[in-house]
Amino acid sequence: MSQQASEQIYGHYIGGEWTDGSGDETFESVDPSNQEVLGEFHRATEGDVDEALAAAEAAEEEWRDLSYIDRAEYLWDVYHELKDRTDELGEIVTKECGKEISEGKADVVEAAHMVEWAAGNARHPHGDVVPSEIPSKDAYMRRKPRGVVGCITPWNFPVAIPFWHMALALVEGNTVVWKPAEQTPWCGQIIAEMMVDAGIPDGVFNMVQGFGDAGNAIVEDDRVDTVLFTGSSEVGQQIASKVGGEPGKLAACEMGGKNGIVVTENADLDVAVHSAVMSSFKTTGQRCVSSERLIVHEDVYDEFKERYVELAQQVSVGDPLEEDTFMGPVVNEQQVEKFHQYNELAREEGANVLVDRAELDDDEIPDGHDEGFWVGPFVYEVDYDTDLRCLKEEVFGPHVALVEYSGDMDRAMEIHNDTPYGLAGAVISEDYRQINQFRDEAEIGLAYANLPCIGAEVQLPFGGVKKSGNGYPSAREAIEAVTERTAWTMNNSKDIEMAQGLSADIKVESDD
Ligand code: UN1
Repeated sequence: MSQQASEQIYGHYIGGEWTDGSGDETFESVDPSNQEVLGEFHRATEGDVDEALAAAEAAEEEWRDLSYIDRAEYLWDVYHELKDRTDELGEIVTKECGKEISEGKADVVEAAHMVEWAAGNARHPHGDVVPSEIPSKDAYMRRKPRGVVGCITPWNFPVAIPFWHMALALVEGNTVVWKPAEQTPWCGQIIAEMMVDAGIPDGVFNMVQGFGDAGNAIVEDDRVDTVLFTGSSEVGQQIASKVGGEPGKLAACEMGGKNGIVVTENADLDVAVHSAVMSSFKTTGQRCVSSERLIVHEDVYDEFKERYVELAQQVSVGDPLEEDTFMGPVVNEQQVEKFHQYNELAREEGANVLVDRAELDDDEIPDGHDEGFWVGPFVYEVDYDTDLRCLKEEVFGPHVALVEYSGDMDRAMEIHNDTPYGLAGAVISEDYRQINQFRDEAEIGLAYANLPCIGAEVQLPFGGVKKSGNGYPSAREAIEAVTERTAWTMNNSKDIEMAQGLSADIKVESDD
């Protein structure tokens, strides 16, 4: 499947074969900018997941027995295809999930970077050589693949995040069963085709197209050693607690955020306004790192507010395939509804609305796109109160609160950290002490200074604390979730000598 969607109904890729699976149901991929159908896909049953897991398990040994470098060679082919097809695939990302075209392409570029990182890592030295107390002992650390890795990925980064999961999992010697998001199966299909083009051995990579029931079948199956999940906090928490109770099994969950930007009295307001607009409106607010809270010092509040509001009134919402669009549509009707509900909640909680483009005017909707899922920025100011739900719950849309604070950084940090989430955040200040206080005290996994809080690179760990993660960051750090480590110690002597002064003498009963 490439270039254009077609009449064919696409299926799953299991054990080296394309298959329609055992179910009768199909589902459609829909362009959120106009509701045009992009393609039709078979919906996986639990039986299909079962087959995919059996294939992944059967392929484990042969794949594990290849060298790192041989496994990585397959991924290099995928890397080259991602590079060669960036524009084409970027357009498909944009059509399928609605984010504007520079973001569509950046998604594919980020995927290529992740594959480059994982495959490049195969030729790098691995493990730690560790000193021993005993001169005749050599000690070092080695990694082993965990086995079968189940990957469940979201629609907002339909190419990059699958590779956050799968690139390292595969290079490290695991086999994979992947369920792409049901909103972006076309991207899933193309990624699977790339794996096939690369000649990856049968059963090593398997893809099932489907919904939460298929995802759940992956999570609950005993043959899965690691579950990698990126998506909503609600589903991620369920997976983490379900899998956490099963010995030997591990779940690495990347979840949402209620990310904040602190603009201090020492901020450069050009940087502040630019960073805030990027963080709140790029991807139409649908990154898990998007910012929905702007915490601004009273000394700069009025000027910041005026400038931010002016831009929020003007940012272009439009056809995501057009290069002058800043915000495309949101992904589907549920997102539109959720956004409106939270706007309403903010009003009920006392918000003073500053920008209300939630329902766009007819002339703002691009020609031929009346059926799209359009929303515009909704910006309000509200007095900080720890009980406000609008300051704590993730909306996943262009819904932004301005919160004024007075006093020092301690107060800013108190407000910043007062959310159950802890993914990303930024401080805007020219004072290094304030910047470093934010770095040290912000309860988040991705922290920025004088930058937007979006746009992390794959060679950094990507993960959050509190409700945003469960201690296993993604991107380069996914290696921890897809491998286990062996601490290896070898004796070069015929004598056995123990560390910690432990006696190695075998004492026996005396004869007398
Ligand atoms: C997400 O927010 O859902 O840091 C993923 C970023 C991207 C990944 C975002 N590299 O903005």
